Amino acid sequence: MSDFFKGLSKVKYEGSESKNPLAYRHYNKDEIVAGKRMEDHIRPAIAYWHTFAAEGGDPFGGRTFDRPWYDKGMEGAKLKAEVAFEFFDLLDVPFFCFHDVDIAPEGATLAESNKNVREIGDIFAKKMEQTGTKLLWGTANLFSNRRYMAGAATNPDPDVFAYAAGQVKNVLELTHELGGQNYVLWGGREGYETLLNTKVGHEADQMARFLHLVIDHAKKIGFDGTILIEPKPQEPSKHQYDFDVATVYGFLQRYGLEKEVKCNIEVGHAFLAGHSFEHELAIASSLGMLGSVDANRNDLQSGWDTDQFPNNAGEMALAFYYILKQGGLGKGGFNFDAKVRRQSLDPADLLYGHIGGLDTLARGLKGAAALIADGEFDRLLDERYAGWDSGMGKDILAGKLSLAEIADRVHAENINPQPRSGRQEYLENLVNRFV
Ligand code: XLS
Ligand code: NI
Ligand code: NI
Repeated sequence: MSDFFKGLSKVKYEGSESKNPLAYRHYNKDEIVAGKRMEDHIRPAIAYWHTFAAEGGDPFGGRTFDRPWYDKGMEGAKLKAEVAFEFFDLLDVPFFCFHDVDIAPEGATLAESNKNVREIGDIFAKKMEQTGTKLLWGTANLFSNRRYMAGAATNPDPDVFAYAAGQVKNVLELTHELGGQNYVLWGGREGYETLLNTKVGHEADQMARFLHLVIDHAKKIGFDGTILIEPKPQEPSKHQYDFDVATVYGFLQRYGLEKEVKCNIEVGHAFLAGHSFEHELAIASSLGMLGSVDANRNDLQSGWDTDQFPNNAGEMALAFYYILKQGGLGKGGFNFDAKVRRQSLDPADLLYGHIGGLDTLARGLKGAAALIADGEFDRLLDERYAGWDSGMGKDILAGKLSLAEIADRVHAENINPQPRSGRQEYLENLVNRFV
């Protein structure tokens, strides 16, 4: 036991009337919602980077936090692992996620870095066995080190591509050995700062080759988790190739990979792409690409990826609507890709952030389940499209009518469509009844 969380005890569900700031008011993991335990719907995960590796820095100032594991090499990494598992237990959250560089310091060579990662991986394996905590996903950080400044897979230098491959091989294998349920690729530097030095077509081919290699290796080692791409439109680069779900789908289809990969959709990234979170989920679900979620929110005024904890239950209800409609996230879950603000210095602040986030998700889940159970919302949607279920509508969709035949029908049957209300405000009020 470390003494990092000294004086804090396990967070429990106390119900919506509770005034205890260190209790869940809505997240009640065993409560059955729409036929399943709440925890099994949400599958929440703690992000190692924001919770244990982040230092409270921003573009104008460095470290504000003071953690006993900073600047202490492998000894620090071991203490960090100790504290991390204490935190998972305190919050009673079943999953975590990590990048290689979050868990262990980088060495002078790839071999040394990978060895450090493996050493902490061994500690994880033991702790996971003891505590029952599971790995939602692992990923390699291919964006912080200066060697990746011009991209990893899309770097003009094939040596950088190769180095990245060596890093991913190590983390993918570790993820597999730890029973990880997904492997994530977020291409922070897979994009460009300026087109003046960039061959976009060439870089697309490189990125596809990299992805092919990762998928092949995953199959070779028997990894049966999902490979996830996490879209984001820009930041850190001016333009990121995995701009949004639709762009990712087009890319995958072009290279014949659309059946091999799903998306990990992050709330803040959807906003940066000029979409809503709900939009990205709706598109992904319609394409069979909705794999997992990075839960957070952006400060809507600052216009960058502020990674704050989710606090909008209405937004989450619309998200859960699509998730419940597709029968859940499968191997995916909700990773809190969120960090406490730089003035939130105390260990307890880490708890407040996650408690609020989980309560928001729980309210969203319950709202969506109630909306679906009520049935009116889905009935109205079906009714709006009912014309396509029979007669001419059905024949058109089945490809049975040519353009000329359709035109002939309009004349022969004197078809003269009458507009109907889309009832947006009615629907907004209906949804709000359940959140
Ligand atoms: C950054 C991304 C990153 C990924 C994992 O904006 O959200 O944290 O989730 O590399
Ligand atoms: Ni993310
Ligand atoms: Ni992000």
